[in-house]
Amino acid sequence: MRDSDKPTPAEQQPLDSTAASRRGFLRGMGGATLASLLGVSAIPYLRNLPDGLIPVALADEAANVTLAGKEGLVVLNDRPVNAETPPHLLDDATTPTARHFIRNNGIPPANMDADSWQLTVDGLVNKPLQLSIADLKKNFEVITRELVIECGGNGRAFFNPPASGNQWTYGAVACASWTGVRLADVLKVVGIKPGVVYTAHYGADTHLSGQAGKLPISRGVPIAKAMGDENLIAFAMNGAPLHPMNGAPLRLVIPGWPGSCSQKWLTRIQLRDQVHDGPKMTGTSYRVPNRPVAPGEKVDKKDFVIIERMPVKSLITHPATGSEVSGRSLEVRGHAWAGDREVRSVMLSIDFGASWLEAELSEPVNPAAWQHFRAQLEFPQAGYYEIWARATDSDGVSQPFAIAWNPKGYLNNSYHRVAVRVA
Ligand SMILES: Nc1nc2c(c(=O)[nH]1)N[C@H]1C(S)=C(S)[C@@H](COP(=O)(O)O)O[C@H]1N2
Ligand SMILES: [Mo]
Repeated sequence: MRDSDKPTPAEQQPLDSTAASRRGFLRGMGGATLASLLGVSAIPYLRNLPDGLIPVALADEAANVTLAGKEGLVVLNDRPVNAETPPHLLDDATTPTARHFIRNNGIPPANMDADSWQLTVDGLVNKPLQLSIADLKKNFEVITRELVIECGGNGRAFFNPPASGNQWTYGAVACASWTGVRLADVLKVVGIKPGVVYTAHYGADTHLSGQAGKLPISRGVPIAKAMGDENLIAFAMNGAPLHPMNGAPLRLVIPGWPGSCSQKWLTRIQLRDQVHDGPKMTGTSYRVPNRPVAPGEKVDKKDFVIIERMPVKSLITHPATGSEVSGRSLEVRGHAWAGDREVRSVMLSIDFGASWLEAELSEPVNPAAWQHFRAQLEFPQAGYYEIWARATDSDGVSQPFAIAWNPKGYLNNSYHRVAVRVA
């Protein structure tokens, strides 16, 4: 049996900045998906487009592929589409849709029609339901929350020895404003039968292989987490319909846990009496060893445990790394978040960690939103500095300096370091 988590050759294919390397961009991608990437409703002469030819609108020589409705994202892979946001473009308190990262495991569905969309909620429930988006709006309280989604593999690029998978640096994280209904409210209405331990989430995207019925990803969470007040079945993002690449027209948002729990293009939620075993739930996917391991250490598969809450972390969003500073004083800004916990403090250092200054830190606007920090830093003389940030959560746990290495490259919450040159 194939380890569902092993990247397929297609997934491993890196994207470099030349158009030629993007051959394969179209392979298997539906016309509707391509049209949505181009920001049009149709490509009238799609049938004439030679297989593998990159639409010139997507093939500029810049490192950033132009994705319709996205701006400034760095594309790591085009099949599936994976793109992250440079830290300095995450400076907004609430992440604009154009700057929300994209992590796809398969091919987005061709049909993302909100009016005909149906969500099935079934499994071990008293009354299975099929709900349209209109039903969700009509029958449940609609709420808006700012919620952090972070990919479990954010920061993987810094692992040594390297870990395979998307080489995310810092930007597979965002905190957008999501509108929808509480997952818990829907589960209460269908009625949770005794013995339920886990949810299973299904989306309408299809596997890269094109094999019918094969799912790219289907994950779930323990029922206790699912019943948390913070989880949404969301149909709006920053006050507008979801972006096609962020799961339009309906998705889960399970903040504070690996982004993979937040199923996009959501079609079904099933309740189960056992831990879910869908693609990317088993093997070593979204799992870490049950104990600290040395870099490069081989770990038996049976010693891996499912990642639950994400660890405390911070990101400096101003200044951009590599900035030139004129004058000796500089405002530093950023965000910090802590999975299901709150952030208690953020400390900053400009002397490679010898001394630390406490930043001003905002309260979260709602649970599971990121918190903002700012400080005015004074530099004693001209030269090269690094600004380091270290957040501590409400349980007193801080970000580590060194990466807690693990074989699949998850949960890197080591300090964010930003370089500045003071003139
Ligand atoms: N249906 C579906 N849902 C999905 C995925 C996917 O590939 N298919 N990727 C997951 C992963 S791994 C992450 S990190 C988040 C990313 O959400 P975003 O693309 O909106 O940033 O979506 C999750 N939900
Ligand atoms: Mo992810």
